[in-house]
Amino acid sequence: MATAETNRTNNHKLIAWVDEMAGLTKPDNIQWCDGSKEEYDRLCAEMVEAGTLRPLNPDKRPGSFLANSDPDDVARVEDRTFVCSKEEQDAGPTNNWTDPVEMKATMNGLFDGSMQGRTMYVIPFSMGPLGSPIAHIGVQLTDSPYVAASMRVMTRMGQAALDVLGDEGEFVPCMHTVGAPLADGEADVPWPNNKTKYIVQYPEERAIWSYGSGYGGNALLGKKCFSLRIASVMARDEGWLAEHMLILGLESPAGEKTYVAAAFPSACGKTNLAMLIPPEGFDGWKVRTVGDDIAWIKPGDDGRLYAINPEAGYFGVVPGTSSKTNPSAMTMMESDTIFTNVALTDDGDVWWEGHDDDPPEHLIDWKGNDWTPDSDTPAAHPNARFTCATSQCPTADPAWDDPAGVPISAFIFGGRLSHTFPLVYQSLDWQHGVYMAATMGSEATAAAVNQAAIRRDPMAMLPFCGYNMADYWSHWLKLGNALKNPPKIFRVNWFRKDKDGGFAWPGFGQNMRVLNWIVDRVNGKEEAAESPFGYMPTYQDINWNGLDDFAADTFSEIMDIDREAGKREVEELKGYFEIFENRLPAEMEVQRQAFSERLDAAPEVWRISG
Ligand code: SAT
Ligand code: MN
Repeated sequence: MATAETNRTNNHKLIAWVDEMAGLTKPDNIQWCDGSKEEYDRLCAEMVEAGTLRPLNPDKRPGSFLANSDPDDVARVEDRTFVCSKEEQDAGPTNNWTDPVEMKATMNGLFDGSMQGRTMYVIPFSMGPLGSPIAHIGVQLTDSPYVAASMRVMTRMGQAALDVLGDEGEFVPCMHTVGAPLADGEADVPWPNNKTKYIVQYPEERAIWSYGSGYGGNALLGKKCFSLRIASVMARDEGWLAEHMLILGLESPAGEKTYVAAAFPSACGKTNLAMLIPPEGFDGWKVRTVGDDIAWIKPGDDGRLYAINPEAGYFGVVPGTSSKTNPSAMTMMESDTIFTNVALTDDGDVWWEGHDDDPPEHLIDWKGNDWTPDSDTPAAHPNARFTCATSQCPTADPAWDDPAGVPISAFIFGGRLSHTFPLVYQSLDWQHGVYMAATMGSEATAAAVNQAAIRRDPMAMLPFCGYNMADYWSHWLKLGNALKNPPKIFRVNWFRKDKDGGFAWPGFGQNMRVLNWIVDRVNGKEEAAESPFGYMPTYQDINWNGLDDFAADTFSEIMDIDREAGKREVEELKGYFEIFENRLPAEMEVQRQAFSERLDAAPEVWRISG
C-alpha cells in the first residue's frame, strides 16, 4: 500500500483513524481530497476514462456528465439500512436493528481488503456553512471517485473543512466502500458495487459504515446517514432538530420576509415546492430557496428556531421536471451537472420522461440500450437524479449560506391523501402540531379505493430517524414547550380528490395561495375558522388573485370534514400508537382523545363557511 500523501491536518484522531481503516480495507493508494476545482476536474476525467461518466455535448450541457449506474444499484435500500444502538428498544419498532457487536464483526469481515486495487479518497466535509454554530464536520473514506466528486458538489468539502476541524475537533467518521476489490490486473467495471448491501448507523458512537452501493443516500454519507440518522441523535442529546425538511423564504411585495420549513414523504413534489415560482396574481412576491431536503434547526437566544441547510447542492429527482413543474431546476441543470440514470440523446444531450421536449426518435436509455418512443420501458429510471451546486439555483435565498441560519416561523407537514384531510389546517397549539406531524403519511397506493390505508411517515422521518420514533416525538414536545416563540405548525394536502376522482386542487404554483395564508397567519394578519382538525381558512381568507374560476363550492370539496372519516382516522391511530408501547409520550394519546371529542361534537359534515 502506498503511504498517504502529506497530511493537511494535525488532527491525530483523524490521522490515526485513516491509518487504521487503510489497514483494514487495503487500498492501493490514499488520496486526501482538497476540494479544489482542479481535483474535481481530474476525478471526472478519470471517470470518463474508466467509463463511469460520459461527457455531454459541451454546446448543449457545458461541464456536464452522464453516469449510468448498475441496474441493481438505483436507490436507497431501506431494508438494508440498520440502526445499531446497544439496546433494541432505542432503535424502536420502525428501524431495522442488529446488535452492534454482531454488526461490527460482519462489517469488519466485509471491509477487510474491500478497497484492494482501488484508491481510498479521504473526504473531509462540513455539513452546513463553514464554521456555523449549527454545522458539523464529517470525514468520509470511500473507494468511489463518483462519491468523491459528488461530495464536492453536495457539501463544503476539502481543506476548508479540515481547517474548521482543527487539531482537536470532533468529526463523524463515515466509512464507505462499493465492496468490489480488484485482484491484480483485474479490469474494473463502470459502476462497481456489490449485491450485498449494508447501510449501518451506530448512534451511540455517531459512526456510519456503508457497504456495497455507490448510489445516492447509500453512498453520499453526509446526506441521510449523517444529516438525518446520526444528526437526529445528536440533536436529541443537544437540544436541537435534524429534520427531513425543505426551507424556503417568502418575500411579500412590501419586502417582508418569512421563512418556513416543510416535510413531505417522497413523491410529494418537495423540490418543486422549494423552488416554487409564484403564479399569476402574485406580482411582487418572491419565493427563495434555502434547501430542498434537510434542515438543521437550533434555538436562538431570542427564543426562536434558526435553520440551516446542511447541504451545498441538490441531488434531485429528474423525471417529471419541466419548465412547467420546476423552471428553476431546469435552469440549474443547464450546465455543470452530473446526471445519473437519465437517457442520452443522439446529439449528446439528456432526456427524461416529463421533459418539455417530446420523446426523440431515438435515445440510449439509462441501461445503455437503444430506445424509441415505441419502447415499453422508461428511457430514464424513475429515480434518475441530477447533482448540482446550490450556487446554480436561480431562486437561491441570499441567506442560503449564512452561518447564522434563517428564523423559522412555520413548520408545514404534508402527505399524499385522496380524502378526509383538508387542503390546509393549523394546529391549535404546539402539542397538537406535534401530534399532526407524528400522524402524517401517504396512502400506500394511488388509492382508487376510498379507504386505502395510510402508510404513516411521522415528520417524513420514517427511514431517517436514528432512534426510537416515540422518543423523537417526546423530544419535539419538550423542545417546543421550552421555546418562547415556537413556529406555528400546519398540515397541507395537495392531493385530495373531487367526486369525479380528479385532483381538486390545481397544484404546482397554486400552492403559493396556501403559503400566503400561512405567512399571514404567522404574522398575525389573517383570520381562521376553528374546525375539529384545527384552524382553517374560509374561502375569503385565501388570495384568489389570478385564479378566478376556483369557486367556493370547489374549495368546500377540499376543506369539508366528514365526521365518520375522521373517526376512522382516530381508530387507525389507536393501533398505530400501540406499536410504540411504553415509549409513547402520554401527550399523543391525549391529543388523539381530544381529536375524537372534537369530532363527536361536530356535525356529520363540517362545512367551511364563506
Ligand atoms: O438517495 S437519497 O437519499 O439521496 C434521495 C432519497 O432517496 O431521498
Ligand atoms: Mn429526502
